[in-house]
Amino acid sequence: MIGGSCPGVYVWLLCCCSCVQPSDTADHTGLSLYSVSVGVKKMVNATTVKTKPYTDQKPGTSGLRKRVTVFQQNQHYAENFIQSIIAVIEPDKRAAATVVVGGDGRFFMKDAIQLIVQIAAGNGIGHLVIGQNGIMSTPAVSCVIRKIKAVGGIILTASHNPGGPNGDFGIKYNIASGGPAPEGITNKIYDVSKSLQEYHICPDLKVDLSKIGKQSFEVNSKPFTVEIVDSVEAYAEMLREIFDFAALKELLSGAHHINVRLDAMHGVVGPYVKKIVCEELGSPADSAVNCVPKEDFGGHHPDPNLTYAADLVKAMKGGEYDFGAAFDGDGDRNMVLGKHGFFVNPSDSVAVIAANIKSIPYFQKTGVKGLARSMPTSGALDNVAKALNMQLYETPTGWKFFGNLMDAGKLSLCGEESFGTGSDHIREKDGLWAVLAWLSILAHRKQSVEDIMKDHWQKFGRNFFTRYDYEEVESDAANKMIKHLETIMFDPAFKGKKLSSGEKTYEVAISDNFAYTDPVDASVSKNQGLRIIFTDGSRIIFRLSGTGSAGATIRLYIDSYEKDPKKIYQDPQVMLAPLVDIALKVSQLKENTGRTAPTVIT
Ligand code: G16
Repeated sequence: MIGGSCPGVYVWLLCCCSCVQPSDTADHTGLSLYSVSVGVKKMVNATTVKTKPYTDQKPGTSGLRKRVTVFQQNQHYAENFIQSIIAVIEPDKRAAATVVVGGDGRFFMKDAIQLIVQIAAGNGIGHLVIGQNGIMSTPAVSCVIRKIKAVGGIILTASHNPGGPNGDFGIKYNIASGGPAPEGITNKIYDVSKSLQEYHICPDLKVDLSKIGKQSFEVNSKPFTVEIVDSVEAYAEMLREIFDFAALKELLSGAHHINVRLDAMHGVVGPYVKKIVCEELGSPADSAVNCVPKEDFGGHHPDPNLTYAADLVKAMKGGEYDFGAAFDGDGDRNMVLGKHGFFVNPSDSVAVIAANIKSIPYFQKTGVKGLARSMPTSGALDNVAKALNMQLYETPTGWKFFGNLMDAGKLSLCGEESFGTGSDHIREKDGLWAVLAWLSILAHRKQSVEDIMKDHWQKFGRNFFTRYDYEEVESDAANKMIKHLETIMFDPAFKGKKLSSGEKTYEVAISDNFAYTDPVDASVSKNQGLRIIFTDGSRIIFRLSGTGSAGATIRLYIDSYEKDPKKIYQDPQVMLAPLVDIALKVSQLKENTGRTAPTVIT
């Protein structure tokens, strides 16, 4: 029976075009799905379960990230956090609310989704939209939230952290704009979690995540629907509006096509790359590798950097490919490489996109409202902003800080040193978008990645940048090092001090802990990273990562500008060695933590 309903039995057609209308339009999502689903409306009851609060559910840079075992083995741990998230949705808005749910396919994701379904239903949420088999990249969740005007979304990911039974898991809440919840909301979630005494759940409610279409329930006499949607289509539709697909198709499969290699690292982006880059833009099927999402990412770190994407680096060094890219677990990060493995630093990547922004049709339509980077990201973007007379914002680390600027119409393009690049098309960084942005520039300029980068440095000068990560340092040792640094840096005598390594001497101009006042809502975020800024503009920055799951990760960032054309092609590690040496001496990192070398160098 199509186009109608009978008591207890519902049939739906889901479609966004005008030729076929859904039979039940009240909560129609508008997504591009062409499926019919038949379901019997099931009656289920909600119940209240007593629990005890946890004190460690403070969301970090991007959601709550812990070892899988923490979520699995502590009684009600996941349930408590999910209940705390749903608590921030106003009770009187819940029945009409739609919440989007998706994740990166990692171990424990499907269990967590069933819990979200049960707890959402138990709390009176009216409607959930979930990616098929639970799969939905972080940018795609952001896209879908915006497209269907959901109240928010819950993303199951620990991003670039490893997965599997002994790996990491994460739960993140995004708001109606499609962006990560700002601190005001994550603090509320944390407050609720600290005093939670009970949660509401429908323990008998189970959904089939594999079947596209609607599943309908009645919870304590109120309707509750779960809509399983194609994970890729809505996102692909958005990209078609942003980029010139005909030009990209010519670049990837025309008479003079380039060869690309895209490594999905067994994360969520595999199906997106296959559908969009291979099937639609015509890149050969074998140009995309590791495209099947795996619960443990094949045993690897799904982290697109030179250390963890070593296979891609090796493949690129062979010279067979003109362009290479890797993505992280949830598809929001990207790393771009040129022929022979030429590395594009993420801080440079966003600067190049900014300088070539008119290669992307979306920006021709919207104009460029402003540019932004996180504080530790190099100043490469600042140089472009200055030359092109564009407004530049410097925010703390965390994509959520860009959202307010975008919503206020102040920001079009932004990027972070942590392999994140994106624009105001959504409110998350977007790995595949960044790759198509680069391919658009290649199509437009008809030059290699390396030539484009070198031209850029010639024109704007070069910000040499490196980041040292010391992962899983004992928390007490990391805090001791930070305390030590603060004592030195906040001593008034530190300003004006000359610090030397070999023949290089730098004079301290500013030493502080970065604080940010949001230009839109005037909210203040303090303690966002210790900065030593020298009189020549070079910077040493220390901060503790907010995305690790065990111990502490110390990040050391170095940024130094060079405009002498004779020096701009040098090896960043050679150029920055004196500043690294000074940073290690000032912080006494080795003495405080026992670490003699970083885990990862970017
Ligand atoms: C998250 C945030 C990014 C941030 C990154 C690293 O990314 O969205 O804005 O730069 O963490 O943060 P930290 O230096 O605190 O580890 P993702 O990809 O992990 O969600």
